[in-house]
Amino acid sequence: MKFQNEKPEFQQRNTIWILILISYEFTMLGCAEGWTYHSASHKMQWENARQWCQKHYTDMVAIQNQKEIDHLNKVFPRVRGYYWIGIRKLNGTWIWVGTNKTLSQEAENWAKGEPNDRQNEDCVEMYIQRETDTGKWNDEPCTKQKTALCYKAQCNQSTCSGHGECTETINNYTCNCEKGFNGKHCQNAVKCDTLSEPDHSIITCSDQYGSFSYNSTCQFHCSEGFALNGSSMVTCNSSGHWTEPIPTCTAVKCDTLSEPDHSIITCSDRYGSFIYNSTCQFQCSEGFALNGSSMVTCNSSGHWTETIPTCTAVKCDTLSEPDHSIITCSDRYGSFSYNSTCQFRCSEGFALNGSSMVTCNSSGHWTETIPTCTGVKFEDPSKPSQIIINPDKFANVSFNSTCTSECLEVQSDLLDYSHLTMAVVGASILAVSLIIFFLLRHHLKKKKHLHARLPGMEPPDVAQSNL
Ligand SMILES: [Ca+2]
Repeated sequence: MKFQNEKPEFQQRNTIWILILISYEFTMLGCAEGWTYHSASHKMQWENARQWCQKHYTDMVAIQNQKEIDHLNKVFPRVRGYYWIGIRKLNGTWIWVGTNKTLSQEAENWAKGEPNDRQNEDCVEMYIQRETDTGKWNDEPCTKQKTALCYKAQCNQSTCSGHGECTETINNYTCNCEKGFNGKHCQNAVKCDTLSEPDHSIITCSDQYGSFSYNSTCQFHCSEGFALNGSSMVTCNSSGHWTEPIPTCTAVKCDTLSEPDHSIITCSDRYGSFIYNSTCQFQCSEGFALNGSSMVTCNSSGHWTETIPTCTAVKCDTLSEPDHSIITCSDRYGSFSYNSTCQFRCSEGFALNGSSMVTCNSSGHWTETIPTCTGVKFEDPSKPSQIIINPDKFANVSFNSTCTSECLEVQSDLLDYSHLTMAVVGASILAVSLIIFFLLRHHLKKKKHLHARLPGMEPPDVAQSNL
């Protein structure tokens, strides 16, 4: 039973030992990143040790400075026979095998009394964890069996993502990133602000290292009817800023419209006053007519689609002065136009037929029929005292007309009036004669009676007395 109990214990110890060995070789000194150091778990001649290092890591350790020596001396355990390092004598000169450079005097780190070169000691071991001269070097024959001490460089072409310079340090490395990149491995391109498409614009970007990142180039195009304000192309620079201010697209502008006289403009603006797609309608005031299109639209080139119309006063028929008349007009908006008022006056001897005043209305018509002037009286040249008024009959006879036979014929009709006049005159003369006769007779009678009463006076004449 005891034996059986001991077996698992033995197996456990063995397993732990194997684990230790594995960890010793690969992970004890290995760091996740950087210039790391590794040793083999078995001993080899120098040449084999180097090959082993080159196979599993980068190369045999090349001591660069005291800090590195201290690090190795601190980290690795003491092993029998110590460790091979990457220095070898070739043609009498100590050479760093990794770089093929000669070991400088300043870099020498020999233990006391070394290199003594007792038996073709052309290879170098490093004392690690030794009581004396720890960390120092000793020349040894290359055929001796020692532990390989290797290093692994972390820097390679992809370490800094191809955008930085890799610098090895103990257990670490540093990427010095190129402009426009950041991150431990220079894996991130510098970012610029994300661009969102401004209204009425289209952005087309060309990205070298990701959206809106270093060296991204974006071009802006405006929609139809919109114009670009600013640079049409921006690039993300290495500082994470766009090289130009982000442009904007604004609607193309047409000329500002002012209301023409006697008109009203009504505009429908989608993007603002008098800009692309604005539509304006023109309406004239009463009495005015539109000349041109009643509607104009601002096109994508910034021009109105039609010529801006005008409103002009409605016209009435032109008036010419009728015969024997004088027209006096008062025009507000132009000759014989809306609201023009004309007054008619007839020449001497003529009378107006119709309204003396007409006005041009908003429909372009005169408010009244245009009047006429006609002759209304004339005198018979042979009978100046006779005045004839009969417009109907003498429609064609006017002032200053010359009388013709027709006139005379007409006069014959007027004889009735002259005969009547003559009769009245005759009657008047007869009446006056009678009055005188009676007055004379009365006077004679009175004289006769006076003589009869006074003797000596002759009696009046018998003939006279018969009167
Ligand atoms: Ca020696």
